[in-house]
Amino acid sequence: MITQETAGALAAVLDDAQTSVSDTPSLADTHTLTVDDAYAVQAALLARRTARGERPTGVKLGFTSEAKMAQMGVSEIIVGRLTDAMRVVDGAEVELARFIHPKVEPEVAFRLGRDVDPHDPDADLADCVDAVAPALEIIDSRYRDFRFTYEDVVADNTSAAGYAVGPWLPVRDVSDLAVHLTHGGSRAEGTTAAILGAPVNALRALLDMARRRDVPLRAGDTVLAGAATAAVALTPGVTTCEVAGLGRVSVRSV
Ligand code: 0L1
Ligand code: MG
Repeated sequence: MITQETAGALAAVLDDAQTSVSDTPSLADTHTLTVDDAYAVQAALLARRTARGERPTGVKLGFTSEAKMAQMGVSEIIVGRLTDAMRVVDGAEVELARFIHPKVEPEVAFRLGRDVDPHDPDADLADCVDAVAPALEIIDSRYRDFRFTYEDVVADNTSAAGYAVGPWLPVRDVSDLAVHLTHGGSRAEGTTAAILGAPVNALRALLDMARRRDVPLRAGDTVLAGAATAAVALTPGVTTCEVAGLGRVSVRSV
């Protein structure tokens, strides 16, 4: 296990890359990190953000599609942390100059209606959800040329960079809903079934991760369940995610 000092130093490298909008080489070039080490770096990264006034607003899951797991050669999802500095109001402008090489993906968001103790053996995260919404996630790996290992991406807070959530709706079944991602003239189609078979499975997987990784789950938190299509490059223009029966959410990149 790396020391707290090393975790802090690696978090500083990633944080500086994000704040200066300049990429950085894979940590694996210089360090051999375990997955536990990588989550320690991620925790140190969140501590830097909160120390400068950012407020945690929830969590995101990544690698929730079989295609992406196969691409990375892994069988475990990853969990990252969201803060208010990443939040983009539905329909609002987002400045591309904030990012290194951003991509966007269509997702489903859940809102937690109460605090959850992940160590409660009877906890059922789906029972604690009080609303669902369509969402867009902006990912922006801090690594040069997107060259990263599984441990790298965990350390880099799972590439979390921004998110927008559409109007919250009362809880409903969101399994296998058609999803459309439109950006400029292009359109990608997917289904919420791409998210671990159904987004509710992402909640089960999150509870397990929260137990093992000490991720707090609090009332009001947003949970981004994972992508329904492959990510596309975020370039100037309007990007919209529409989920059948849930509505739409958009951002305008400038
Ligand atoms: O699926 C996710 O949100 C994780 C993205 C991390 C990998 C990437 O930057 O492509
Ligand atoms: Mg995502």
